[in-house]
Amino acid sequence: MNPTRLAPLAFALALPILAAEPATSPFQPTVESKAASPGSAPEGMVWISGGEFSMGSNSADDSLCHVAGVTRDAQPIHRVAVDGFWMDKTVVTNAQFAKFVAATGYKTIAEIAPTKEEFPTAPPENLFAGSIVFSPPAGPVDLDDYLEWWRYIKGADWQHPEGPQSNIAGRDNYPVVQVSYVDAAAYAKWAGKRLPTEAEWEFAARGGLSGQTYAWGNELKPGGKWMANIYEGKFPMKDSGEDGFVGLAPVAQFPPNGYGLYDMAGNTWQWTSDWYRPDTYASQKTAGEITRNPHGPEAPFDPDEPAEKKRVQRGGSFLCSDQYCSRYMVGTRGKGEQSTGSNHIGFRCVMAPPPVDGDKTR
Ligand SMILES: [Ca+2]
Repeated sequence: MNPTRLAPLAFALALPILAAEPATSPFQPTVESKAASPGSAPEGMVWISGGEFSMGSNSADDSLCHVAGVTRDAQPIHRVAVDGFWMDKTVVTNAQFAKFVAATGYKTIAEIAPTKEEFPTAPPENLFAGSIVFSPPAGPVDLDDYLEWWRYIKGADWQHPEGPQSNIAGRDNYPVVQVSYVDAAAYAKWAGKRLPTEAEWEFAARGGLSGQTYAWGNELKPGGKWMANIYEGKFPMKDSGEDGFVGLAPVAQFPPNGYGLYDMAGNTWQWTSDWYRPDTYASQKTAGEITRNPHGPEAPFDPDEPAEKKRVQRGGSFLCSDQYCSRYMVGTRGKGEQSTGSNHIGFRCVMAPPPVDGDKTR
């Protein structure tokens, strides 16, 4: 096991108790831009017109590390405006990533053994190529210790997402996983796209709604129907698969949101281009009435792991449940060290139209 690569998996622990809910909702209606798509959408993408929206979460029933009511890093709710962009309807699939690798010979970080220079304190026997795989324990474990269900597996990579004995045969339409932020950004650049900012991601995920708990509304299962691939049963030992899937699902198995985007909750976490800081929203709130096209802080800082360079992840995954990490709630945030992948992290891309003259904000 490589502890250096396992360390970024930590979620925030021992967060303070939330302040009381404000009497009135801090959410204001989403005001969509009337800007039409500047052209036909690229294949597999949908036009997101952009506009103004209220960003963040104050969900009282959110949980993180089985601590109820923790959305501190997604507060305060603040007003943000984003310009229009195209977004992939689904996360990037194995078939799409395979085309990138075939065209470029790209090697993901998980396929390259880390060096002593990169990790001077790691034992030499731990410096092997691999990645992090969800490994459910046989019995109940302490939910404060994520090492109980994550293992650094030699030979785990995007073509062997659960380890060297696994493969992606027959999984062309599954999300590519075991990709770090660095790998995702490399794919995006090759595809002539980029990763979304966190604000673009959330505007798109809300699908025109405002202040709703989920990308589709306020009910987890409207009409008794599952809307995302998350985790049921007893985390982390037994995934009962009530939503139809134990573990990862192919893309687009649930209804799209209001903008025609699939899987903006659950299945895989999605990388965004923003550095992570827990106080990003507080900074934006004080910077002005409306924050336009935010790109996140200038540098990452997670007080729980200050040495790690973390990017914001959004959407939650097939491992998220109300017992441990309900980050499939649309306004909530995740984080991950940028060179680290796992078998529940993927990504989707966006493409912005060419900037108009004088616009240097994009
Ligand atoms: Ca599931």
